[in-house]
Order: sequence, then C-alpha cells, then structure tokens
Amino acid sequence: MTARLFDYFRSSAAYRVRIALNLKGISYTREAVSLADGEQKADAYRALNPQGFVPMLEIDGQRLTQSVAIIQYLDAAYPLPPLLPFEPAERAHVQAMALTIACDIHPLNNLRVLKYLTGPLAQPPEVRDDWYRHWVREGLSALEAMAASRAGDFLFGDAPTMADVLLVPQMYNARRFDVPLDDYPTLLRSDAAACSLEPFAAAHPDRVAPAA
Ligand SMILES: N[C@@H](CCC(=O)N[C@@H](CS)C(=O)NCC(=O)O)C(=O)O
Repeated sequence: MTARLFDYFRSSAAYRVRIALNLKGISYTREAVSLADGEQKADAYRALNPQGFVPMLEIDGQRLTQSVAIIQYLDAAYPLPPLLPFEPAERAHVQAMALTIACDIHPLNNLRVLKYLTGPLAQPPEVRDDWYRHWVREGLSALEAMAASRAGDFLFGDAPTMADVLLVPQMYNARRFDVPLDDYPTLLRSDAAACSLEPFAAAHPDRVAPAA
C-alpha cells in the first residue's frame, strides 16, 4: 500500500515528514489540506485527526499524527538510513536538538498562535512579528550552542539526522519572516548541506506547491 500524507505545502511540521519519507525512500501520495481555507478544521478531517492539524500519515494500515512521532515511527519501521544514532547519549543529543525546535520554537510561532495574537488579543502585526522573531532567535541561539561542539557537515556528524530534518523547515520559516540568521554559522552550514541533498530539496514547499 502506498503511504498517504495529509499535508499543506507551507506547513513546517508537514515539511519535516516529507523530508523523512524521502530520506527513507518511501513513496507516498499527498492529500492537500488547505490551512489557508481552514480545511484542517472541517468535520471530515477532524474525524480522522481530532487535533485538526497537518501532518497526518497513513502508512502500513496505521493513521499517524504528530510529526515527531511519525518520524520516529518511520525510523523504527524503516531503519535505513538511520535518522538517530544508535549510541544512547548521542541519540539523546540528537533528539534534544530536534525537540528544541519541535517543542520550544515551533509551538510559539505556528499559525494558530500568531492568529490568536492579532485576533482575540488584538495585537498589531508589528507585535506579532516581534513575537515570532523573539522566540525563533531565542530557540536558534540555544540550538547553535548545543550543536557547535559535535556538528560536522550536519548538526551531528557528517550524515543527516532527525535534527536536520527539523532544522531545514524551521530555517525556511525563519527566512519567510526575515529573521536574521548570521549569528548561527553551524545552523547555516547544516541547513545548506541538507538542502543540497535531493531528499531535502524535493520536500521544499516550492517543489510541492499547488499549481497557481
Ligand atoms: N506538534 C504538531 C504540530 C502540528 C501543527 O501545528 N501543524 C500546523 C501546521 S505547521 C497546523 O496544522 N496548523 C493548523 C492550525 O493551527 O489550525 C506536529 O509536530 O505535528
């Protein structure tokens, strides 16, 4: 059975899963869920995913949600190439970098949080953008320090790991919001190395965007 990804081209959480599927060489079809049109909130979609978020992946007779859990499933069920080191301390280090993005940056700057700031909390766009940049810079500064000592071409060593799978969409997002990135040489190097690989490049929002 071909895997089926419920996806929005600009969603960074979905972008992570596209990269992981490509790295594992798993073929999949995409089911577009337009966040711009609010399709993630439709009853039909919520019946499948009660959180009303993308991504959601149907694979091996399972319906999986939460991008980190999906990537960990893929790494367990399709071990090659590994996205996490085998040695426990190295594995914890890579997971810590990935979770810095997934738990400490992304939840503060995703669409629904930004909409809540400008909607119910009546904040102007400048405050929203300041909020976005503040939390992204704080998170990326920590990640730069975490990565620096054990990075190679990638965030950990010389092959991409789950940390790079999460880094690339976060850097894409930061650029969309004009966050200055010069203070993060390790992150920039890892991002460039990853983006030069076809599994990462093929997952880029511009490559999967709906036809205009
Ligand atoms: N922790 C979740 C976050 C998923 C998430 O926030 N997805 C966003 C797109 S990046 C979404 O579906 N937003 C829809 C909404 O906020 O209404 C994951 O990693 O899968």
